[in-house]
Formats: sequence, C-alpha cells, structure tokens
Amino acid sequence: MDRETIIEASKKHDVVAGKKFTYGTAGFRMNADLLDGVTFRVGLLSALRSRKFNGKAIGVMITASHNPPVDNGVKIVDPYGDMLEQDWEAHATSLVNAPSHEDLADNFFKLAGNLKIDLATPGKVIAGRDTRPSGITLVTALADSLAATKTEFVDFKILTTPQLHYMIRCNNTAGTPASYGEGSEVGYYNKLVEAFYRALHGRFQCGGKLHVDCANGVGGPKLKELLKIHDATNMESGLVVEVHNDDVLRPEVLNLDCGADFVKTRQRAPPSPKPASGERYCSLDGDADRLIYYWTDISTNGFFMFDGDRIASLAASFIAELCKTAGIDDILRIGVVQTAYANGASTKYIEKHLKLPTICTPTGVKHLHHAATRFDIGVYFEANGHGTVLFSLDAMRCFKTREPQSPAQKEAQETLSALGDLINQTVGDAVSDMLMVEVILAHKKWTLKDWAVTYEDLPNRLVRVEVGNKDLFETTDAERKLSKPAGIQEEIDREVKKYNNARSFARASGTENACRVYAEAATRSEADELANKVAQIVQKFGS
Ligand code: G16
Repeated sequence: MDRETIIEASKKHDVVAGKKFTYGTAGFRMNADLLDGVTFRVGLLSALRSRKFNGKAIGVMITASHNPPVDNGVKIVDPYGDMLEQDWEAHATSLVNAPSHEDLADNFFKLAGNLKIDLATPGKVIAGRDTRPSGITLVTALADSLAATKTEFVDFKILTTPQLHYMIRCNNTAGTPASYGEGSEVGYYNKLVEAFYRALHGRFQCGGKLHVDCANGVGGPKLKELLKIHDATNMESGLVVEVHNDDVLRPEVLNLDCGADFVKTRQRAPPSPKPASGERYCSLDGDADRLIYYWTDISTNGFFMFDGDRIASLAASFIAELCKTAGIDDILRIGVVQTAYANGASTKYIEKHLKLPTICTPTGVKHLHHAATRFDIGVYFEANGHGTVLFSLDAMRCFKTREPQSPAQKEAQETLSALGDLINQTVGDAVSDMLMVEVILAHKKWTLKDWAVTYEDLPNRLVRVEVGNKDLFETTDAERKLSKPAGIQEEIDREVKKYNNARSFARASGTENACRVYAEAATRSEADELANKVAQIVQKFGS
C-alpha cells in the first residue's frame, strides 16, 4: 500500500470543495452527485476498519433509504453486523473532509498509525446497494479505493440494508460457535422461512391476505424471492402475500407516494394499493429496514396505523408472556428502547400495563441497538418502524438447552428460540419484522382490529421544517430539548404549556437537510396547532 497509488486513485474521485460532510444518523447521505469522492474516502476508512479487526469483513451499504430518488448515501457496517462504532464516525468525518488528495493520503496513514493498525494485514470489504441507479457509479468509487489499498472487495450488488448486515455477521462468524447462518441471499431466505414455520408449530394460522407496499424499492424483488421459498415449502402457514409498489425499473417512483415513511408522516394509506376494508396492509421503506402496518375501514373512512411503537409493544408483550409460560421470566430481563418520537401512550402502556422498563435514546438505530444490549431481551423500535428484538447469547442458550417442566413450557421455549432465529439480530429488518408480527398475530388469533385496541395513541404530528442552517440546532436530554440556539427551548416550553397533556420537541435531521418537529397533545387539533407553532419557532431561529 503506498501513498502515491492512493493519491492517483483519489484524483479520479474528487469531493466537492468547500462542502462540509458529516457522518450522520445513517452515514453520509445527500444528493448523489456529491457522493463520488465521499464514497471513495469511506472505502479507505473501511479498508482500515477491516484491518483493525485482523481482516474481518466490513460492510459498506450504499442507500438513501426513505430519501427521494436523487439522493444516495453510504454507511459502514461493523464485523458483527451492527452500525459503525461511534468513535470511528469522527474518523470517517475527518477523512472525508481532507482538503486535498495529498492530505487524504497523509490522514489515512496517520490514522493507521494512531489506531495501531498493521497495514500489512489483509483487509476485506463487502458492499451492497439499493435500487438507485447512482449506486452503480458509487460502487466504482468504492472499488477504486479498495484496489488502491489492496483490500479484497466482494460486491453483493442489490440487497436490502438488513440483508447486508446479515451477510456481514454470517461471513465473520462462519465456522465459529457464534455462526449466524449461511452468508448468501438464499441462506437468508431459508433461515427466515424455516424459523417462521417453526414459530407457527404447524398449528397457528396467519390471517389470510397481507398486502405489502414495497415503496418501489429493493424490498419488492427481495420479498418476492423469499415468497418463492415460502410458497415452495407447501407447508400451511395461512399467509398469502400480495406485493404492491414493486416497480424498481422506474427509479423516479422510489418512495413516491408510498412506503413506510409516507404512511407514518402523512398518517394515511398510500393512494395505491386502493385499500379494501378490513384487509391487512403494511409498508416497507426504500431499503426495507422500516415497517408500518395499517388498516382502513372504508365505511367509516377510518384509518389505523401500527407504527414502530405498536410493533414494539406487541413484540414485548408476546415475548414477556412466552417467558412467563416458560418459567424464565425471573431470569431474563426484558426491556424496551424508544426515542423521543415514541407516542407517550405507548411508553405508558409498556411501563404501566406490561410492567417493562423503557429507555429513551437519541434518534438513530445505532443508539437504540446499543441500549437494547443492556437487556437479556431488548426490544427496540423507532416510531418510524425501524427496529428489532435482540436476544442475548444467554437468552438463546436458555431457550435451546433448558429442560422444560411441561409441554406448555416446551412449546414456549421453542417459540422463543424460533423468534430468535426469525428476528434479524443485526439491525431492524422490515421483512423479518413483518414475519414476526404475523407469527404473533397468528398465536394470539388477533385481527388488526384486536391489535388496535391495546391502547389509544395520543394524537400527534410530525412536521418537516426547512431552515437556513440546521446545524444551529443542538439537542440535549436524548433530543427532548434544544440546548441551541439560545432561547429557543424557553419559547417551545411556553407554547407546550398552553395545551393539555402535551409534549413537543425539535431536532435537526441527520439524513435530510431539514429540522423535524414532533408534537403530541390530548386532541388532534391541539397536536396539529402545537406542531405548527413549534415549527414557526424553529423557522424563526433557523433563518
Ligand atoms: C435513518 C436511520 C433511523 C432514523 C431515520 C431518520 O433511517 O437509520 O434510525 O430514524 O434515518 O433520521 P433523521 O430524523 O435523523 O433524519 P433510514 O430508514 O432513512 O435509513
């Protein structure tokens, strides 16, 4: 590996001068035209990261998930399939912002020295990308930096984000006691389908047709692959999936008037598929890591949304019941991790009714995931539908090896064990989460109407506010308060006090050039009014 080769390769992938890049909520994310040099430089960092782990595979995912088609993004996946360690986000930011090609190469070698990385160790990087056409060029930039650093490169081409996370863990655990499965797409589908059937015990039946809106993203073709395997097993699960919004040939329709982000933020069904009364619907986002269920009642014009908070409380209550039946509720600690966006009613339901502890972290799966590992079973979901359930190694061992005292205990342990295999342990995964929801509803013999009555959400509103400079906004208290600009929090507090049972906060988005405002209150009109008032305050302070 030499300085000149890196400099020459870098010259083909310039970054836009004068622009400051930051490793945000989900890596670097912006208009795809700005990302060529950024992706090259992320490749350099992943080459170092792999060597830091003695050549373990590091993932690079090229996706802008819920963002519009013109955007793209690049983020790093750590060897165990989780998000890049936070200390290294600062290294990514500093490398990407190097002012010249020469500085970049110098920073690269300096970083290797500071972090005591032996550059003679072999390195390996595995990439995946969503269906955005710009991803193809960005992979070229990545390949060039990996070639310049003599790093083995495996391009898995089009994958969902959670599939790449799964592959990375499989790759790095193969042949060890922690082996996570076969590191291929087929291996992923087989694992999920097998665990899904196991969790249903050949007895519990899913409630018929489920319509899945795939946001015209990568989730469409990938879900169809999984369904081929599901349908070919000829086993009776009762699940019949109808795939919608799976047009990946017209890039401009990605996330357009459909998908999980649309349903969550607009609080209504997408215009297509036309909702049929009483049938079950769910939406994935552009890279299939978020899931929102919904159901409409045409006769009353009613719309009911099951967001991440609902999915978390459903999963937590079911898993807690199973642990109780299995007689292991006193040895395994279950907890739920949420963010400030969690509806206050869901937190209350989890703490008061399910009697489970909750933790609130800043936005970003990386924060929630980390907090969830503090429990034996950590359920984490962002309200936007991004989340999963983490089972510790001890918990999995307990389900698989503990001697059951009764047939009921045996079945509960087997269901828990199957859930541990079904639910993606590396990151939120819409397809795996969808199968989990189906298993739970089947066990409980619940329709979506039954699920809806578990608790009543406080009316809430999420508003996107474009400001002159979103970097002026700094948060504290797990993003529930703004510490900057000076004086803004006092103005927000004054507004919140005017409403019943109200709460509101604002923060700068880490994936879009905007601020987000969340408000909830006792009535729909109060929540809307409060959100608009706070949005005006943010606008005033951000211009
Ligand atoms: C990403 C992150 C999520 C986060 C979302 C919005 O999701 O992975 O954890 O909730 O962005 O973040 P922000 O409010 O900072 O823009 P995705 O699905 O877009 O990758």
